[in-house]
Amino acid sequence: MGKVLALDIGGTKIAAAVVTESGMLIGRQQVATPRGGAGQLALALESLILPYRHLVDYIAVASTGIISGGRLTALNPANLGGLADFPLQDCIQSMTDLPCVLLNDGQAAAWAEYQALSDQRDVNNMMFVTVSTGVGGGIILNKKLLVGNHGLAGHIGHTLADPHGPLCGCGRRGCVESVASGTAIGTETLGWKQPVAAAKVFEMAQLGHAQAENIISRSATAIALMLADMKMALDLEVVILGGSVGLAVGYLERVIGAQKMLPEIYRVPVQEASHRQDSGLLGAALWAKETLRS
Ligand code: ADP
Ligand code: BMX
Ligand code: ZN
Repeated sequence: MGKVLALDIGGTKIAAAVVTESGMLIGRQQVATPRGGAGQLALALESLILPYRHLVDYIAVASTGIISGGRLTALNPANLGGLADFPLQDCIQSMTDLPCVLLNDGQAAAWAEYQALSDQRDVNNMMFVTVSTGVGGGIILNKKLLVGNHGLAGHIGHTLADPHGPLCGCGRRGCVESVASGTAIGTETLGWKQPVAAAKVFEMAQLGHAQAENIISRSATAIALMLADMKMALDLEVVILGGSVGLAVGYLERVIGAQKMLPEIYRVPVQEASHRQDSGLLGAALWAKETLRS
């Protein structure tokens, strides 16, 4: 199948790398996700695609948003600076006529992490969760990735954490994303004298700042409760955690700590993504390879 240019479009950053046939990443780059609408997003994609389009055989994209019919439709447009709808496939095909395969970012990361896991042991049902700009996910059921007829499968950030919680950008109150995401963690500090972003909240919590610790614990508890619900629905055997918040020092331990408050049957083993920040890139590449082969 040859070389693939993989892109991972998140609410905060867009990563790109050439993925070789053996799964090695070459020339990884990253730019901030623009928040100025469709034109700016197209320019950012162009800056990552044009230098590589003659060096690869196809393009694979993992992207935040509902990915269906070649379009990106935001469930939470606030995560993309208000951008609600974007013709992702057409935009890329205006730069190159290479074959191009699109997938949601959580679904893509789930696929890569499932391959890594099933190299070691037999797993049927697994879920990947990214705690990042939003909260996303991907579900493997009976060894198959669930995409859904409308691309919606795995959008676990928009299950309910707290009916009286903050309004979510999707229009509903109290989604897991509105309580647990990196954005939500930053938003919680808006009442502080000096509001800070999620990374700083983690630093402060490590230094014993009680309010910072509460914010992070609340996020980790919302994730643990959502995992319990998903285990009951799907008989999950393992959960993989990713995203900059999910991979932040001490976050996994806090999720496991919150699980310990629940009866045993509601607990599912959780571990960090083995591909760290690259699960989305690798998963998109693997998915595209299979899609184009069949
Ligand atoms: P994306 O959503 O584009 O995939 P990330 O996985 O990096 O990107 O998630 C971005 C979110 O993670 C932002 O809300 C940001 O504030 C937060 N974040 C970034 N770095 C850290 C860190 N070191 N610790 C905790 N949170 C972080
Ligand atoms: C949101 C939603 C999901 C996405 C998840 C994680 C949008 C734009 N995105 O729930 O499709 O998978 O965020 O995305 O509605 P990330 O940007 O945090 O990586
Ligand atoms: Zn929501």
